[in-house]
Amino acid sequence: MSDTIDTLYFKDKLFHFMHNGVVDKSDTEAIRRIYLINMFTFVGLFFTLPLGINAFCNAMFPLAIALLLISFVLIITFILLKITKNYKHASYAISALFFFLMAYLVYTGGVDHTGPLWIYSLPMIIMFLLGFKRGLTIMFLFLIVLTTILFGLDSQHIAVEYSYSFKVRIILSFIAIMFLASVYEFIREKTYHDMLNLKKILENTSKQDPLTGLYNRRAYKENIQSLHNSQGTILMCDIDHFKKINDYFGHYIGDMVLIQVAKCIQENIRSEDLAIRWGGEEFLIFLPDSSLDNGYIVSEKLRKSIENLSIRNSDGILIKVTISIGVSLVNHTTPLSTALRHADKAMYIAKNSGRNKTSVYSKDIFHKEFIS
Ligand code: GH3
Ligand code: MG
Ligand code: MG
Repeated sequence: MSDTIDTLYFKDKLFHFMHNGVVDKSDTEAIRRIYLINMFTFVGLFFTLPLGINAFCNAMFPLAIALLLISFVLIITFILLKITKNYKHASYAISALFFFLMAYLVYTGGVDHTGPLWIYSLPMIIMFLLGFKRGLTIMFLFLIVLTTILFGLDSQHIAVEYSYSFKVRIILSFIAIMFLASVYEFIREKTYHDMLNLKKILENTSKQDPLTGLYNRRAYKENIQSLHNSQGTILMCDIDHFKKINDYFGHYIGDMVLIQVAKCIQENIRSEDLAIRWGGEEFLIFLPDSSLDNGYIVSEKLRKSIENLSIRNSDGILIKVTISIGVSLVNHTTPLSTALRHADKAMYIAKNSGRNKTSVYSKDIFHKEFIS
């Protein structure tokens, strides 16, 4: 069924109203609380403002003042949330409002002494708005206030007289609801944090190459924005005659070689550098804030470390591993895509000139390559 223009307009307005104060659209926990704050504001205003005006017109001034004060606090909370985007302050304001409203209902008795019935909504509201720890603290505070109103005030100071058994049952049933709401919120928060951790683990593993533990190409794509704005050096590394290693020693040993080479790369770079498994036996290293000269030094250090690796198969036979590296520069005149092509070309030169070499990209190499 298609929506009419009127319902679409209403949905749009409601969406904007409920999203008042949302900053981070991925923070579902904050959004959940903001929705609740806005919903309470809307529902609260819907009741308190007309009832307050009505009470005022009927000269019921204490009630009118209480209701209009609540409306005023709700409006101010809504406006402050819109301006400051601080939903925590708004949560406190709404919680305080409910806290005092419930205490007021118990104190006055409400209509036909039924006021205390409303207090059972408080634990859920407070837990939703403030979370487990703060919610529980506020609940205990309310329990003290409730006990004081019911048992601490003598008949001259309380507006209504409840029977002794009614008062005891109010307190016991309130404790039961408070306990249930706390358990519910505790489990909910724990599940939420478990899910967040799981999400983080999944995000990290989706960016990781499972064999070597280095970043994969997906991570490169996601980090590409920060790389674009950076200056630095690129090292395109390719293991020499890797196919022969596979063919001679088997695929399993080939995998072991890849793991050892990746480990060696990590040992030779800084924490701010980025190492990516680019393809089968190709690795891309990005060195931020590095000159070509520095890139060359790092590249040679890495090349020699790999040359000196002593990887043996189960028969103790030494597997000779070498890599060829092409080095190029990324800066504001050479974007990453161009620098990648340059590093590839330089690596190609390193391969053609005998392998186990570092070749630094320069325009001369580029021209030579085209001439030859
Ligand atoms: P060059 O010196 O010119 O780079 O020669 P190469 O043999 O290293 O290059 P080539 O592209 O001919 O072979 C790459 C081989 O890498 C082929 C492929 O089977 C192997 N390879 C790719 N990914 C993996 C992997 O994950 N594990 C193993 N064991 N081998 C892989
Ligand atoms: Mg290759
Ligand atoms: Mg190779």
